[in-house]
Amino acid sequence: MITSLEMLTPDECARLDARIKELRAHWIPRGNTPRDTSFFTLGAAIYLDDPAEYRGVAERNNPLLREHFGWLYERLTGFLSRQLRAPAVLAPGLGHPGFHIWLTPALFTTPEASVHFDLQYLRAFPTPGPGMDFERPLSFTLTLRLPRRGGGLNLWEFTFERYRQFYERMNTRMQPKDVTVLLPRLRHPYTVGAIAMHSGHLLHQVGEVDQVFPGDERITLQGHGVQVHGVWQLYF
Ligand SMILES: O=C(O)CCC(=O)C(=O)O
Repeated sequence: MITSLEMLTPDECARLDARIKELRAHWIPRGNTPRDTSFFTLGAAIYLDDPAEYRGVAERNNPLLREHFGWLYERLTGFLSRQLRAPAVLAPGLGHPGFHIWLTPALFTTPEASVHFDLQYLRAFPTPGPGMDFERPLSFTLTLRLPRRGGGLNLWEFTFERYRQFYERMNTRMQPKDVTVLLPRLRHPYTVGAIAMHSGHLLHQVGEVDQVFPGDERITLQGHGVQVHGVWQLYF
């Protein structure tokens, strides 16, 4: 299940968009293909950074994020605490929730983005201890800017738990993408200012747009959470 709730006003999103643009020198390019050179993060991202370097990247970028987006983190932690009925904090030592930035050339016009489950908690918390709840993780995407033709998340009614069972049963090499031929692709549309929340254990993919216009961009705040002793630890 995926839940979307309004969190920011369009004005606040525009302010954030402008600030993100002012910080362009700090955007981290992700990947090497022409498409990827227009795809960035602002902040460390555990699924993209080399695991040996992630904590260093986080340490260098977190102060900048806190300086410019402190009010956003306060809103976010307060909002998630209320919605999830448990305290939510920025996870110590991990990258703060950060920004995904797709400039025009990087926008997907076909459903070819990675089809995946969000399992990055396995990297974030490599030595699971007592009180860590990996069964009910959290992924969230707060939309700040969308292409003219909109945007959203593609998803399939197929959970990681089911994938694991299927994988064991089939006993063959398989990728999450392979199961997409069995099920209809669903679409969860995003709206600017709304935060979409799900477990990350539902098969999903960054959604494409059918047409891209000059100047189109897709900018989101992306983060994940794990409950540790009843407190949501948020990171990217
Ligand atoms: O940007 C989105 O719509 C979702 C991003 C995503 O799937 C992820 O970061 O795991």
